[in-house]
Amino acid sequence: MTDNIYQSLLEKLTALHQEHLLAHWDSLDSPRRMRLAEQIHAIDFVQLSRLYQERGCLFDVAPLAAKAQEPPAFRLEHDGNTIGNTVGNAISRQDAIQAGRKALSEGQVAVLVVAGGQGTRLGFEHPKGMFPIAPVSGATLFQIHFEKVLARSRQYGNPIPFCVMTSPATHEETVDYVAENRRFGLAEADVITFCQGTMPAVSLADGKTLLAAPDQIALSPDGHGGMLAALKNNGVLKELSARGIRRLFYFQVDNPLVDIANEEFLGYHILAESELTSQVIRKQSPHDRVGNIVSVDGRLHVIEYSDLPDAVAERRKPDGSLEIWAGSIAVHVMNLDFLERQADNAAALPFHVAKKKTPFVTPQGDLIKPSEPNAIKFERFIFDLLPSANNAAVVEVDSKRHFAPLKNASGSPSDSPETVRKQVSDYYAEWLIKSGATVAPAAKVEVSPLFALSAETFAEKVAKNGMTAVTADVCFR
Ligand code: UD2
Repeated sequence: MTDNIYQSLLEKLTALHQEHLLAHWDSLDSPRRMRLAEQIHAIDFVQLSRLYQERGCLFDVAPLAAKAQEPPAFRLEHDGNTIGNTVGNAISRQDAIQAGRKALSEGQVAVLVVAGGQGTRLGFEHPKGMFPIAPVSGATLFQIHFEKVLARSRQYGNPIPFCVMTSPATHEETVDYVAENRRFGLAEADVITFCQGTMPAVSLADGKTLLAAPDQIALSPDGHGGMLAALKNNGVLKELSARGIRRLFYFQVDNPLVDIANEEFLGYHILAESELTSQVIRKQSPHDRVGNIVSVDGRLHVIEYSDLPDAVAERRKPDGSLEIWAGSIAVHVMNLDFLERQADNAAALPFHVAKKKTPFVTPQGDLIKPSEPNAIKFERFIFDLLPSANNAAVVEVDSKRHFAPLKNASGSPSDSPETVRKQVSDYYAEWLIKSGATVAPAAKVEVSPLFALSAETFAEKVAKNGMTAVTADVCFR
C-alpha cells in the first residue's frame, strides 16, 4: 500500500525536482509516511517553483517609491481631535461619529484580530495574545481585546462577532486559552476562530523545499494576507454576511491601545464611501519602523520601512515636515463585499520574499541550524489590498493614544513589555487627570475596557466615586 504511494509521490516529485523530500521514507513508520504524503499533496509545487524563479521581481517597490506622494488624509489638529482633513470631501468629526454609531447600532460591524504570527522577536513561547501586558492586573493582550469587543457590544446593545485568525503555530493553544477563560464573557456564537494557511520554506540556493524533520516539511504561516483566503475557505465571509455584517474592523494582536470599533474611524470610512480605510500616525523620523502609506497615481499603497529608499523617506515639505509622513499602524476597516470580491481574485495579493535562517534536515539525516539566511519564505500582506480599494482613505490618529506595539523582548529600548506597560499606564493616567484627579508619578494606572472605553465615560463614572488623588497603583474594573 505505502509502496504504491511512494511510487506515485516519487514520480510526481521527480518531475518537479523535489524528490529529496522522500529521502527518509524508508526510515518512517506508516503514520509518519502518511503525514508526509498529506503535506506533499497539499503543496502547489508549480506555484512554488514560479515564485522562486521570480523571487527578484515579485513585488517591485522601485516604481512605487519613485512616484510616492503623501496620501490625502483626515489629519489631526494639535489638540488631538480629528478636525482638519486634506481629503477632497470634507467630513466633520461629528458627522463621522454619528455614522459610526449608526453602523454599530444596526449591528453592521464585526471585528478581526490577526494572531497567527510566531512572535520570534518577543521571545515568548506561546501565542503573543497570551502575553500578560496590562500594567497593574497583568491581563493578557487577548483579555484586553476580548473585553474591548464585549464592552463595545454592550454599549450598542448588539453582539459584535469577534474573528480570531490563528496559524498552525498558534491555533491549538489559542483555542484552549480562549475556552478556558470562557471567551472573557463573549457568547460562544460571537467568537469565530479560524486558522490561516502555510507556505513551505525553500532553499535560497536552489529553490528546493526544505524538510524540518524527516516526516515534516518546513512550513510557516503565509503572512497576514493569508487572511483573505482563510476567511473564504473557512466559511467566515459567508457566516458574517448571513449575520448582516457589512464592515470588518481589523487589527494586530500586539497593540493593547487599539481602539476597537472606534466610531469616528468607522464613520470616516462610511461617509467617504471607502472600501478600505487605514489608521496612520505621523512619523517622527524618516526611518520609523512602520509601513508607509503613500499615494501613487491616485491609488494608495503601503511601502514597508525596509523597502523605502532613504532619499524618498528623507524628503521634506517646505515647512520642514516629512513628505512621507503616514505610518501604518495596521488598523483598518474593510467592507465585506470588497473582501468577497478580492477573495475570488487569485491575484489580489502579491507575494513578498523574506530571507530567513531556517533549520533543516539534509537527505543524509543531519539537522543543520544555519547562522546565515538560507531559506526563502513567501508571505502575503493584507495591506496590499489598498490599491484595489475604491475611495481608500487614511485617518490620522495620535500615536501616544492608539499605538503601543509589543514587538521586542524585555529590556529592549522600544516596543518591549516595559515600554508598552508604561505607555498604557500613562494613557490611563491621562484619563484620570482629565477627570480632575491627581496621580503620583510612580503610580501605575489601568482601566479595564469593561469599566470604561473612553475618557468621557471614565470621567462620568469616577466623578460619582469622588476620586481626587491617586497615590498607589490602581486598576479600575
Ligand atoms: C507590521 C507591519 C508594519 C507596521 C507594524 C505596526 C507587516 C509586514 N508590517 O510590522 O507595516 O504596520 O506592523 O505594528 O505587516 N501575523 C499573522 N500571520 C502571519 C504573520 C503575521 O497573523 O503569517 C500577524 C501577527 O500575529 C501580528 C501581525 O500580523 O499580529 C503583524 O506581524 P509582525 O509583528 O510580523 O509585523 P511587523 O512588526 O513586522
